[in-house]
Amino acid sequence: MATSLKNLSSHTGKNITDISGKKFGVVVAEWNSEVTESLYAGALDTLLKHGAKRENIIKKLVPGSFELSLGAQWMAQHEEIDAVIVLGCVIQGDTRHFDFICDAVAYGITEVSLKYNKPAIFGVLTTNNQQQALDRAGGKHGNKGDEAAITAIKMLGF
Ligand code: DLZ
Repeated sequence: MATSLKNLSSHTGKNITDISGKKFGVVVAEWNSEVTESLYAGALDTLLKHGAKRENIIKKLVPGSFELSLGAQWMAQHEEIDAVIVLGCVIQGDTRHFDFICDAVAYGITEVSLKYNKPAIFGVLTTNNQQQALDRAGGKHGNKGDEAAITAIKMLGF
């Protein structure tokens, strides 16, 4: 089921309607860029739709998903950044590369979030093939970039 702001108050105990003063750092992996740029488009659209100002959404590219953790740290260490979103797409191959990258980024993003006491949202698709990824990046299963943005907004209202 797609995430929405409808249940915000039941998750957080308060309604967040004004994110116009909040600053978002969005880190996007260049690997599988057709997918990750669609995730970014979804996240951007959702943040703007909910009232974020365009100038308060800062996008940075990193080469691959493995680099998302450091990119997130570089964003989070800036005091004015309220929430970080990382967007990536890791596609299963014939080797164990997939597992190492997925584990590393999940761990890294958690660390950044706890170290800087800020939401760091995991918007990384981990799929068996490119079609599964495209289906979740504006295709038949929605856009996980939207969901990552909604999650960031929800966490800011906690
Ligand atoms: C090397 C690699 C491979 C095989 N697959 C992906 C992938 O599916 N998605 C992704 O975001 N990045 C991939 N990478 C690149 C790594 O994330 C990383 O950039 C390199 O290992 C250099 O640290």
